[in-house]
Amino acid sequence: MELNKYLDVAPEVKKAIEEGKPVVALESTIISHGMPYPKNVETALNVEKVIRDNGAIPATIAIIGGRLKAGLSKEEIEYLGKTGQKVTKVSRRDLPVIVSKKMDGATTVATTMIIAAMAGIKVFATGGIGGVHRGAETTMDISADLEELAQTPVLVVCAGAKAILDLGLTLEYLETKGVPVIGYGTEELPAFYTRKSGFKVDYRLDTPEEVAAAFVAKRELGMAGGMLLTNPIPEQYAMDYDTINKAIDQAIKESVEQGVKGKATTPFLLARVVELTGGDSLESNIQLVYNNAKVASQTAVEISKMN
Ligand code: PSU
Ligand code: MN
Repeated sequence: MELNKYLDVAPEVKKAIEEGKPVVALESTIISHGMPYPKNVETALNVEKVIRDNGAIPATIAIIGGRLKAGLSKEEIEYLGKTGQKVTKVSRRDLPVIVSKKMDGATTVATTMIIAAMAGIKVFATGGIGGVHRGAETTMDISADLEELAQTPVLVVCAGAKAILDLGLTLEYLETKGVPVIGYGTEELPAFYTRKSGFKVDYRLDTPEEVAAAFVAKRELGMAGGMLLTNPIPEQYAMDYDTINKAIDQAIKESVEQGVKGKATTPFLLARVVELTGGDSLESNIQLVYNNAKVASQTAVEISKMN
């Protein structure tokens, strides 16, 4: 396997990929910018365990000293979590300078997909993806995550998208770009903290075998790009629809008042929602990530059987 000169794949991950064993990628912006310390580190380490318990090898992805890392040590995860928002959040456009300057960076969904694909990893578990922001018709704030799903062949398992985004426009964008949006055991797009959103997914699939078959079919059709599996938060951890949406509306109002723009927008809203809901939303966030890691691992196991 000829690897990119900037890429370091951890030995355990490299061995699994070479042997066609299931591997699940994890992002690091969720650690540095998505959750507060020390819960972020605790969650990042637990999620790796969930993946192992479900028969796959975890590969947490980040950039350390300009090296693209597929598979982090416990110390590297601890460092990213402790440094928090002081670590550079690296999306597609940030990658060349961060690498050439030998900097550290936390990878978004987009960049994690890029590095996973370079390493030969097909499945990636996260919490929520970036998307089309509310008001994008004037701000043009659309996450690079959507373009990445259009062009990079990775299955992303998430709990839908947070209602900090315009979910309807996000679905329209994904449709235009030809990205299949699959509901795992549901016809309705989950909205991260809640199982309901009022929007429909493209297809409902009910088992890891079905999801694996759709993903493999896409590849065998010679079609570029990834696929989005939206997995609803387990009922017992779901939040009250009105409570969470009130907090989100308040956070958006403050972001507009304070003139928060560009790459700072999503981290600002994530942190404010946690503060406004007094930590309840953080617990939901953690539990849905574990649930996504489980489904991603089960699907990776099925894909590895089909190769
Ligand atoms: N949404 C969440 N949690 C997160 C993110 C989004 O619920 O941690 C992070 C992910 O890393 C995602 C990124 O890829 O924010 C999107 O940022 P932006 O909107 O700037 O593209
Ligand atoms: Mn943006």
